[in-house]
Amino acid sequence: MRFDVLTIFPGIFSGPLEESILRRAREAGLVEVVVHDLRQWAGDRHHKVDDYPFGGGPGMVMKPEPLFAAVEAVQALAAPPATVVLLTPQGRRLDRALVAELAQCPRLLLLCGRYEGVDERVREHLVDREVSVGDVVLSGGELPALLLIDAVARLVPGVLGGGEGSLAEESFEGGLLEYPQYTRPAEFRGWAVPDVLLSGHHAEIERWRRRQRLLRTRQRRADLLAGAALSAQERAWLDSLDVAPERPLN
Ligand code: 9D3
Repeated sequence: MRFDVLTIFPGIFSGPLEESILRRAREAGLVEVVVHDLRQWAGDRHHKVDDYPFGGGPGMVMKPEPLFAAVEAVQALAAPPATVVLLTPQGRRLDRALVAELAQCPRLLLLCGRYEGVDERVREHLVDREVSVGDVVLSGGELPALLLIDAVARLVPGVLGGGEGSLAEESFEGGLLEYPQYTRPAEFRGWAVPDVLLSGHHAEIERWRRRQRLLRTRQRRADLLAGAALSAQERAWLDSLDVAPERPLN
């Protein structure tokens, strides 16, 4: 899968792309990420990519000409044509379903907004999809683009190795939060690991973990239970519990 990124801050991408899973995916040729400096396509001597908003108001707006020139040039660098994604606070909120859709595209061209936004003609005539990463105000689309690349790359076959991809996604696909995990030592500062995990009774351990997932999901993310794969028995068990559903998270 190929990602092209258009940004006025290409340096933001170098660290994250050169570590860990993304680095290995790129070295293995499973994922290609090409970051382009949008200013290359700014026509004037000062490489200006923004301008004042017509009608007045605060802040600056990204000019259409560099974005159109850049997208047209980058589209011509490879085939097939990329799906053009604008990272913007006004976009569809990224979630697992959207990541899965985007992972079906052989190429994505990510436009990172800066300033107050982009000229509306970019959205209307250049962009295929608009994506947000949630209701927080960030300084631009660069960190959202990295987040999207990381999440989508994990779904590219081979990136997680050994069927791990499908497995890891499956376990979240169950729609439940994970069970609590422990490692050595069995006692740390007086806090003991639950006995069942040291018992060697695998069936009991599996039962304990399943219950922990159910309890934890109800306590922290009751909204997920609606879409979770639960047996009638499990639903009845959860309903029978006298546990405060959903407490505020720290
Ligand atoms: C809230 C009014 N605005 C700024 C004072 C609008 C605004 C414009 C541009 C807010 C943030 C930004 C820069 N952010 C992004 O480009 C962005 C973003 C985000 O801020 N939050 C979540 N997802 C995304 S994707 C791109």
